[in-house]
Amino acid sequence: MSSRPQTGKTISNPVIPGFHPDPSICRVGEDYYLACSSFEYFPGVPLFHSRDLVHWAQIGNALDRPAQLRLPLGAPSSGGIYAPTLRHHDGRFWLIVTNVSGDGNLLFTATDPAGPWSDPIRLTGVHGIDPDLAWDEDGNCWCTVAGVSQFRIDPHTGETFGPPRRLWSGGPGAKAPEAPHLYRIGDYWYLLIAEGGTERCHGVSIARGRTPGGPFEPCPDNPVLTHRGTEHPIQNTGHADLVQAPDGSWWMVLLGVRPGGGTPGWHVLGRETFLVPVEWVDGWPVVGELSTDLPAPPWPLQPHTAVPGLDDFDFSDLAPYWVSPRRRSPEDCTTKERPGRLTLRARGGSLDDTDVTFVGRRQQHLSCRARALIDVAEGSGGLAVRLDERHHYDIEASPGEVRVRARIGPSNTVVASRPVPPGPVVLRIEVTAVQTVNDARTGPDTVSLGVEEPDGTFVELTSLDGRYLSTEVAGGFTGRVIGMFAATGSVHFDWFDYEPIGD
Ligand code: 6LW
Repeated sequence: MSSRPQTGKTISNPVIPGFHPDPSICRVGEDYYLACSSFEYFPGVPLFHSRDLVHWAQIGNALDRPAQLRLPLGAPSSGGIYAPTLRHHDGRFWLIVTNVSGDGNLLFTATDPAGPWSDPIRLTGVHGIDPDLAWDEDGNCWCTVAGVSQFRIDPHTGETFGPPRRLWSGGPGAKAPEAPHLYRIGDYWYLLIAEGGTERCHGVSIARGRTPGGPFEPCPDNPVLTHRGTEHPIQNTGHADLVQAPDGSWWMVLLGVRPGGGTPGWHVLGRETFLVPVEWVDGWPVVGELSTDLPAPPWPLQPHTAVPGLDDFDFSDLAPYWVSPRRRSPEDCTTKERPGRLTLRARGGSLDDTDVTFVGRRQQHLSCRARALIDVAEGSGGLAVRLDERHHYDIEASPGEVRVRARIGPSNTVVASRPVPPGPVVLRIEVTAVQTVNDARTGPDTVSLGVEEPDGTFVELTSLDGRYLSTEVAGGFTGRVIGMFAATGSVHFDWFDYEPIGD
């Protein structure tokens, strides 16, 4: 494609690996900000900052107070917070999301995207997921939702004016027109949408019109991006947002998945955020080739200091990448009880329940290792790889014993156990992506669970097929989260270490 300067270097895509779907991006001067969906997890809506579109650092979570993220304890996994739109307008940041488990469409504002974000403004008259925000030259604020329809709103009060109007809804026969984003670019208003559903048929299409309400003329080359029906290693590509760099070039962020193993291919990290360049030809965007090894943008790259994989819980506030299903209370999860340690107190539920004391981080690499030093003198708990309540593998320690439990759909089985000496124990989980697909039934990876000897030797209790912790098996919209839990009493974690293996 075209005249874009090439540096000969490549960057690795996804730019934000792990369960970070539905990216929405905006730029203010030299700074880019990006928000993702978070579903049942608290805190919600992770926010990232970058100066080069390639390296992203998490600067917080927009919804980090219970009043902003009201999730009933029974809220299903893959419920909760869907599809943000992040914009900068009139000197502030605006974030709009849907809480499908209760409060509907909600708008938040902040002067600093790292927070604090306001309490929610409820948009009780706006029905539909994936809300977008755009302002026209007359100062009208338009909220466009999946379907696709559009409401005029007062973003300060949440008031809706008049009935919604129906807009262009994608190609004939394509299901799930969603993820609308509306932009004023040159003489046109562009309406970008996803269609085909968030699975293998996902794609991105666009139309343009002279007003924010259309009429819209579809791009003759729709879909402008899809990997449906291909062997491409990045699948399910869609749900995109556009941004212009200071040099005038255009870029798209989108979600995609990396399936592994044989047939049908299982993706285990959830939907991840990818970057791809965009050129404009005859007033339409032409999306460049999306790959895991993308030609680097022409500007100097600005790597952030890598996020340390080791957390020794020396700070009283948990780093922003730690998340918990539905809620986290200072009584059940604290670094203040024993400074330098994370104390988790069981709430009565197990990982099979919607109310459990679990603190985890997204699995962000196809192969990785997680380790933690746990003291179980006052209870029992351990490490788990969690997709949802019905799909998780755990290694649980209690005084004198460790056991591995596999929850797969309706079955919950202790698959291995072993005595251990009294005192703190290092638990370890290793995820190894399959490199060679021996036959069509080969799974995507293996998950090995065990303990570490004082000399660092890994004593594996068992190794399990990772396909059962994939979206193709479990369903839903999330990805794996690896973390610590309390099963009974109180447990204390001295440190937790996560490291990629290989990639
Ligand atoms: C989201 C919809 C989608 O609201 O999946 O991929 C839904 N796109 O736009 C959940 O993320």
